[in-house]
Amino acid sequence: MSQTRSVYEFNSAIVREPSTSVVNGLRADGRDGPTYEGVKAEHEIYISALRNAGVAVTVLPPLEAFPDSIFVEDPALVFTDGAILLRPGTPSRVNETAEIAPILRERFETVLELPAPGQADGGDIMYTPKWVLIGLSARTDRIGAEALIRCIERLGGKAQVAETPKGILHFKTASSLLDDETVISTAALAGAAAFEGFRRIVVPNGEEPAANVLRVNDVVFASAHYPRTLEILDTEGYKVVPLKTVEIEKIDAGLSCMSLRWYGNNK
Ligand code: CIR
Repeated sequence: MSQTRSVYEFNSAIVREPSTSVVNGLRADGRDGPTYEGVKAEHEIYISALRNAGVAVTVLPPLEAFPDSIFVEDPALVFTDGAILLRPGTPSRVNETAEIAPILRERFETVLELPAPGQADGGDIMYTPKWVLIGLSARTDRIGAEALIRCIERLGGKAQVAETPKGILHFKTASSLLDDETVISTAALAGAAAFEGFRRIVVPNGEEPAANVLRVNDVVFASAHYPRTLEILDTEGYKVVPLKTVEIEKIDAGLSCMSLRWYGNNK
C-alpha cells in the first residue's frame, strides 16, 4: 500500500442517510431504540464535521430495507489503492455489501471481494501505521480474518489478527487510533498485545463508549457526552470535535461507523 501519509489523512468519504427503519437497528440489549429524527440530526452534524475537517463527502440515499445501513463502515474497507467488499457477520446486514459495491466500483479501479465462507465487519478493522488490525468478534471470524489478511496483502498492505473482548460488538467499539503512536481504548483492551509499541490512553470507567473516536486529519471526533474522556483528550493536546452520539449509541454504534474514508484522487 502506498502509504506516504498518515492513515487518518482523508480527503474523501462516503456516508449513507439513515432510513426511517433505523429505529429498528440491531442492539445487544432490550433498550429502547433511537428516534429517526434524533439519528438524522446526529448524522447531519457528523457530515458537517467531516466537511469542516477537509473531507469531500458523498451522501448516499437511505435504504429502508436495511435498518443498519447508515453504518457504511461495516460492509467494505477502502484504501488509497483499492477497496475490499466484506461479508458482514450478521444476517440482516449481509446484503448491504451488494448495495455499496457499485458505488465503490465507480470510485476504485481495484475492488476485491472477501471470499466465502469467512465473515468480517469493517467495525473490527483498525488502520495503523504499522499494519491493519483485524479484531476477531461475533461478527468477524478467523476464516474471514485470514482471508482478509490476504486481500490486504494483494493491495500491498499487511495485517494481523487481534482479539476483541467478549461481549463487545466490534474491536473499534472499544479502541481507536489517535495518532501515529497512540491508541485510546477501554481498560479491557489497554493491555492488548495488538497495541504493543503504542502509547495508550484508557477511557475512565463508566465512559467505555467514548473509546470509539475518529481521527480525521488534524482533529479527533469524540462523543460529546463523556466529559472525562474529552478532558483527557484536550489535556493531551488533541483538537477535539465533540459530537452527539446519544441516539446512535442506542443501536450500538459510534463515530467511526458512519463513514467510509480514504485519501485519493477518486472522490
Ligand atoms: C449493528 O449491530 O450492526 C449496528 N446496530 C451497529 C453497527 C456499528 N458499526 C460499527 O461499529 N462499525
